[in-house]
Amino acid sequence: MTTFVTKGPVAEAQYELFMLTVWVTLAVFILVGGVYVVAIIKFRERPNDDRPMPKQGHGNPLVEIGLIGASILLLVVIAVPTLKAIWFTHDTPDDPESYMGSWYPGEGLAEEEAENPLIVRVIGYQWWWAFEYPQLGITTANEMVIPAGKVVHLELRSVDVIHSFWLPRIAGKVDMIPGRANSMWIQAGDNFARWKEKQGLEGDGPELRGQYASYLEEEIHDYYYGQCAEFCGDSHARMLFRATVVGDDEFASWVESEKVGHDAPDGKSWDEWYAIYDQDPDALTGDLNEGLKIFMARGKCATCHVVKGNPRALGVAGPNLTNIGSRMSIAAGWLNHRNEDGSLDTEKQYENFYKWMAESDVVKPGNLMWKASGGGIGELTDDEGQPALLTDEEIHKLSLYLQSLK
Ligand code: HEC
Ligand SMILES: [Cu+2]
Repeated sequence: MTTFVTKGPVAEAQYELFMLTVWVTLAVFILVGGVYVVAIIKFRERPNDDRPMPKQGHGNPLVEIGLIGASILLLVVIAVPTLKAIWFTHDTPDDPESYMGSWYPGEGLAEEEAENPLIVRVIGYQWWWAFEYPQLGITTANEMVIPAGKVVHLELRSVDVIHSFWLPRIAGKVDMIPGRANSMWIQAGDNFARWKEKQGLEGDGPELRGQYASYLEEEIHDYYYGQCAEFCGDSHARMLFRATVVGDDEFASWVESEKVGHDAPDGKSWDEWYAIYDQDPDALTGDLNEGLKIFMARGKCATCHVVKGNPRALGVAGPNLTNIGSRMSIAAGWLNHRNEDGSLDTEKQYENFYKWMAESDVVKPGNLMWKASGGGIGELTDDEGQPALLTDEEIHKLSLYLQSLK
């Protein structure tokens, strides 16, 4: 997380404005501080000092008007680019190369979206993020995926308290306020035209396009860290998120896998699986089946979580768990299982799932999975209504089941 290494026009504009302000204020600081230090040294009282009182400048109109004029000038020097940057970062640019119709290789895009950029609706919850892609009909949580080099329009909302979206290397920050629709745009990396301009190149053609593609691949495709930037309660500091920036084709295949979701274990269709589950659940054996059964009943997981495909996992009080097994972190970025080289550390992943279910109250104090009013998993009961947290065996099976969701 740094604002000094910028990847994309929004962060760049913000960085430039920041540096301008730093230089102006640094100059003021050195000037004022310098005069102050000179005055202290030159006019300090010395032993046996019989110099007369120095001439007083108080009330000198030239000095006063001069200083007022200088302040105004400096404010203008800062204000003009500030206003420019505010407009620039506020209005989602109309960039034909970012129109969904011109780059999105996937299927099922409505015709009227062809001239719109990709829209992601970011919704803040205590203490996690939902990312909806209304044009594509998918929802994910805590790890957004966006295409490199394309303008993406973000709609920012909150369901509870004020949060703030901050993805330092790409853009920041805009508050997410309950009852109010804020928006911003982001772009990971430059578009073709801006890249050419920076490189001092002109024209078009396969060779130039190839160079541009490798710029995106080498410098922009990456795993970016984000963070909620507005104090929002107990686990605010543990409300992180990730943005994976990928190429167009990879984006489309990710969308596809989110749309399709998952089959039941053993390659069964959900109809088949539920037919057995409703009649004779004991006939469903093996770790994944057992894990799924706990997910559906004893653990109450499905009352709060969606797993795409599964027609009875429809809860929306918690993050969407579709493809959770392919994500590099859980608990809003707080528990990580990504190796340095970008691959998935499956052992660590298992540990993280386990830890999250065994003691999510310790991992993220106050979180609403452990203790939601009316039934988080810290309040699970047995058939007699006595408190009965998940056993080690149950957590083990659930972890294996969650790992299989990829
Ligand atoms: C009362 C609703 C509720 C129930 C029941 C519930 N969860 Fe959750 N779950 C949540 C919430 C809310 C979060 C987000 C917590 C946070 O990060 O602050 C969450 C987060 C998670 C995550 C991390 C998701 C991510 O995107 O990082 C996993 C995995 C998970 N739950 C699995 C389960 C399992 C397995 C069960 C059943 C044993 C379960 N949950 C039961 C509400 C619930
Ligand atoms: Cu927050």
